[in-house]
Amino acid sequence: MEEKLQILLKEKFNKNLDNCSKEEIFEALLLLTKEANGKLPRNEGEKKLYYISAEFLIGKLLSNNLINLGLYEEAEQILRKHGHELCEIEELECEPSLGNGGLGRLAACFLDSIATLGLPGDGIGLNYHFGLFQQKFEKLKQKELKNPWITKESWLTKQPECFKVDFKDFSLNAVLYDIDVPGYQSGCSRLHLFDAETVDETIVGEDSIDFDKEEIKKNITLFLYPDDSDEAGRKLRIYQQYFMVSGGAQFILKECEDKGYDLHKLWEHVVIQINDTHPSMVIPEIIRLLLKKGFSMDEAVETVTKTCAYTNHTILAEALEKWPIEYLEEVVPQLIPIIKELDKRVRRKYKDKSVYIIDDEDRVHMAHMDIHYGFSVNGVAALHTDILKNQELKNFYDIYPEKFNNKTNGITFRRWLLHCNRQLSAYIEELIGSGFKQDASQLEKLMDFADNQAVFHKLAEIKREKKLEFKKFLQETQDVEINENSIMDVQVKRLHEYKRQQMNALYAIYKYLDIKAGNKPKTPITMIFGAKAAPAYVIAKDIIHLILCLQELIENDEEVRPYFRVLMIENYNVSKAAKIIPAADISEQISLASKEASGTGNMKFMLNGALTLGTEDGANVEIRDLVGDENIYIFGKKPQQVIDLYEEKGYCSKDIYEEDELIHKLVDFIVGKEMLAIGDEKNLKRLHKELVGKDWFMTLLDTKEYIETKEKVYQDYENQEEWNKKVLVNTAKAGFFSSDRTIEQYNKDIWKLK
Ligand code: H2P
Repeated sequence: MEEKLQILLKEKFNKNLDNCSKEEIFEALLLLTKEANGKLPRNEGEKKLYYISAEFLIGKLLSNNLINLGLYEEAEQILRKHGHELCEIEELECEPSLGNGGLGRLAACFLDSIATLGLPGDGIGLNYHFGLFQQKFEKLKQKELKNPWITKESWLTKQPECFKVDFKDFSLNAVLYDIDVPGYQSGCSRLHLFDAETVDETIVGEDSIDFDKEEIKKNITLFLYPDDSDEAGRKLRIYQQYFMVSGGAQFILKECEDKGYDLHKLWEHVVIQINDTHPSMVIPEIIRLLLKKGFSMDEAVETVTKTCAYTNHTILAEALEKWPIEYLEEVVPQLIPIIKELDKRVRRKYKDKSVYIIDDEDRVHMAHMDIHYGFSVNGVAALHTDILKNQELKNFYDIYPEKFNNKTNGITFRRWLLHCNRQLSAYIEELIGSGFKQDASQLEKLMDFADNQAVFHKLAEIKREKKLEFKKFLQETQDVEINENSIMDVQVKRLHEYKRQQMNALYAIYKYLDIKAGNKPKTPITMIFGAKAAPAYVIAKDIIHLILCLQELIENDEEVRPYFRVLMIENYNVSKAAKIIPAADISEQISLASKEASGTGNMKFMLNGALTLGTEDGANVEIRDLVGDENIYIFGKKPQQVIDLYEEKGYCSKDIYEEDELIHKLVDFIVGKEMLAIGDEKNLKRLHKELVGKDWFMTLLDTKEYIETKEKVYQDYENQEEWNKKVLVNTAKAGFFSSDRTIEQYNKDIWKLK
């Protein structure tokens, strides 16, 4: 490898490992890794999976590729010999901006596991130039900037193929850019990203993310989730989705035809996993293409139904897309007769209006189309799938019980242990051997050490080391200095009211006031937040403002600051997650029960030895079942209680606010004189009004119990022996949440690849 690197450096820059810059080493390593990826055998078979998704939050690739190729240690040693550190080189990579949150990160973990398990499967998505916006804090508010991540030398490789995608008034060529996905000591899969050459980055200014939403040819692959608060924005999303699925469908059929497969037996060679509803138009699009190839409607419908499978990731109405038929008519009129035919077939069979594809208001329910015209519907955690079957999609479950199944999410341990926590990974290897790297269930062997003081001690030492690394990182990137001896209490995830960052902020107010009243915590506490709010989501942005105001208040308070701090990480992303999670002691998973489909952050924290403070929601329930009640902190109303409250319209935040003195005080603090002296009155008052007058995700319902439980967690932390025992159990039981297990289940039950 050393020789290779030297040759590359010589050829590209006329330099060598001793006189080149970090940037030049990065570029040489990228080329070397790309070449190694290219030499891996592609995972092939008679049947192939296509995972179509609007998001693939793949994160930086250099280190993970090196790990999977088995080259990481060697690269590290060679660089060290010449005075360089691989971990510094990896900082230079731009993080791809192709995803938003858990949905996209899941897709990325899945690709890693598919490749690792040697399954023939590829991803299909879009090559967003600016992707999800970059977050800056300005005047204690979120500001959105574009996030240009594509550099001249990158992981993307342009392919010769291109596909013509027709819209009502014009056509675009869908060009393919591929990224190789090497498996861990295995073959290779690929991520195919469609792009249009007409896209013009200059239509977006330097200082905002505004652009002309109607210039489709120029903007189609600029941003992920462009603002859809107006009609032009919503139509742009339809343009994007159709561009992705039409390119994807043509690509899939072409691969089949090239291999000489009979399209009448498409399902024997292809399975398409539809990741949430963004790619749902792939169903009518494949039908359209098959009709053009001479299929009858019956044949085309049958073929698609046996080929497509749908994953639901949320029960929130806002994410279950319903497109006005009139919008579709203006963008993709060629799909309208097909969608109408699909709806007609449903109406002929079922009288229940709630399962129609087109509703009374002429809106097309994308999920309904997926369920009727796919062969599998899965939720992403046991509780979530139960809610789908018994509540949200009950009417569909009654029709198609055999289609419904659960696939509890997972994470790739290559990134979320081997890479982000090399120290812990090495120590685990010392204790139980290296088998866990291939087979995560072997982590269970750690239970043999559940009473071993020396092991507890070492785990605590590693945690401190990771806190020190994180401290250094924060100092360099955000110019704040944290206390490595404090408890790290972390909530990092997309900002959404159902995830209830606002409840955590209310706790921060509680703690601030408590310390002001003279009750100083034994061990100092650092509360860390990281979250982006969708640009048009007003209340989410107000919550960020509140957290930043609290941060400002406490940072300037000499009395409180030594004991308690609130810090918000700017532009939270995958690379930052990999730094924060190994340093965390407490994992905040406090969504309103029944609303978080699964969560995957919870799994990453657990694996890295943070204890969960959470509600009975999503995969938290499965974590609890694995570790036992004594190794997790669960609080709050149960899912069914919450569901009942919604059904009976039985929740009134105002009542709680009026009746509970403490809650009243905490909520009013938001608009009290301290906050108003720092923040923006308009934002703070709006948030206060929302909490008291509406509180759709029932923050105040659980606040009291949350405070009590969190106090207990901090108290328990003082007994380090007991605490570290819990830490050990959490890591030991995390094996179930390997995405290798998840993918094995998808394959066994849905994909059936060889
Ligand atoms: C969503 C769900 C999570 C789930 C994830 C992957 C949409 O992610 O809300 O509960 O774990 O999909 O299935 P997120 O909220 O992080 O964007």
